[in-house]
Amino acid sequence: MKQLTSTLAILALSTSVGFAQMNHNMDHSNMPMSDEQMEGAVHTKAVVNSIDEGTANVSHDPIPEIGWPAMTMDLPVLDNAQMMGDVAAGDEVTLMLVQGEDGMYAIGAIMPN
Ligand SMILES: [Cu+2]
Repeated sequence: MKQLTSTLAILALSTSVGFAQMNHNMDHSNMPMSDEQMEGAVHTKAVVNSIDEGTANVSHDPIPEIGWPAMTMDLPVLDNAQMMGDVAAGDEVTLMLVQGEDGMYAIGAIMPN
């Protein structure tokens, strides 16, 4: 019984770590965000439905770190957001969201998958 319990604990742990550190190979080294923003950054996979100056409409996966379910929504794009390649409507991407001064999440980086 003890062995079963610890196996379950390890399973639960590895699952939550998998969520918290979503696998992505984004280069964070040249990002202009503050340390505070980078520490609070979250990542999710998404489809870009539309994108233009300052706003993107995306359908993103759940983001358990901040309690967001999967949604289709408009998100602001930071002025200094990092576009890591050409991004066009219909693309599957990894989004990095950071909190602006108002505490609202905005897109800090978009990386095509
Ligand atoms: Cu990233």
